[in-house]
Amino acid sequence: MAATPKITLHYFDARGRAQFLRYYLAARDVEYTDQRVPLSADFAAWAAIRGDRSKFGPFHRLPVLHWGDRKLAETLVIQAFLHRALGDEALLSDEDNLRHSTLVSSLYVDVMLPIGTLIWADVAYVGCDVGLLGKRTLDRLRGLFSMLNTTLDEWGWIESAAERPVVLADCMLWEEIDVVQHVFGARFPLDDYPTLARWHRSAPAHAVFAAIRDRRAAVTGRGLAAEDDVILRIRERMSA
Ligand SMILES: N[C@@H](CCC(=O)N[C@@H](CS)C(=O)NCC(=O)O)C(=O)O
Repeated sequence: MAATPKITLHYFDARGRAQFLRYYLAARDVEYTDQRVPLSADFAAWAAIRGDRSKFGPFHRLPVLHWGDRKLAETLVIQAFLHRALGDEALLSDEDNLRHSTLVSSLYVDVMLPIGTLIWADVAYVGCDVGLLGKRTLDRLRGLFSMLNTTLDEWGWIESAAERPVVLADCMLWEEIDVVQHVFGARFPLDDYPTLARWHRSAPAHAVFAAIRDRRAAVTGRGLAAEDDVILRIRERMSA
């Protein structure tokens, strides 16, 4: 493993944009501090520290990664930095680096963000029909996961993963499959996507991912109780 300086990952006590980074650092045995801002309905803990530019600049949003004296913001920038700094970019071929970026981009933009939007929809878009949004989001995810399943087969992703260290796209793939299942339950039958199901059951770092996931935290900053309630309401409205 590459020598690393002192590393601190700042994020909320939620899975959100940081969970795949936690999986990665743990699976790769990288020592770091998982600094979690406690959640509450008024975000008081965050409000008290948000203005600290030395810690949370330039945009005062999380995640932020402190890497020795360097401070990195923006999820995609942090992941690209880690991919390079921990030697993965040099290890993968040009083609596999492109595949890696493609997977991260799609999982971030087409899965993580729409799920976050759905969970926050009743607050962010007051009056929004969350049942309809839930159905539409699920339809789009089903289409995407079907293409993803085919693409991973074409790339031989599972086979090549067995031959190399865990990379960030592996972690994000596992997390997004898990979150979609968590939100949609039986409406999202994972076995319809055999390669994704196999990945979720037996990815090389599966045990690490599952152990971190099992320290139960909300997917978003809404907090566990409120989010559980919202997910229940979305599912009920989808059935109405
Ligand atoms: N473009 C940023 C967005 C980061 C972001 O919006 N983070 C949210 C949490 S998921 C946040 O810090 N919200 C608190 C705030 O805006 O004060 C990224 O991709 O990392």
